[in-house]
Amino acid sequence: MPFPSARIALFACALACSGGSGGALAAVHVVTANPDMTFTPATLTIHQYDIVRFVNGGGLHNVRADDGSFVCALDCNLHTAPSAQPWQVSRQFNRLGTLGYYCEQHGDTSSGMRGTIIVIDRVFVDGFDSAGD
Ligand SMILES: [Cu+2]
Repeated sequence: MPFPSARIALFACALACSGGSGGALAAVHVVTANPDMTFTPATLTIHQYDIVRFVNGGGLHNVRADDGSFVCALDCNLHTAPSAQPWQVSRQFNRLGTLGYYCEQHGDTSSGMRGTIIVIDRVFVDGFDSAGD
């Protein structure tokens, strides 16, 4: 019989290491618009309902989704044009899939200052417990 206590430890981790609370808390990820006209990270994979905080790290920038679902700079409502102020905006991503975005000052839907956010289902963190999704 091989090490039954090791099996118990693995089982305990399977419960405790999965988050336990159901993983309802959205994680916050930061994407920085850089002075050199790039976004970092350029490609970001998040879980559904996570939040991305776009931060202007220097330069004249904004963020616009390829599909037009958001345009933000100082805010995502009235002050969406590229701005050199140290703005920060947060967006929650509820839709699964891959969404490209760009800075209207330095990019477009196919080139230049662009980034990609990949939204994957929470089932990949919560395991089989995806009730409510
Ligand atoms: Cu820019």
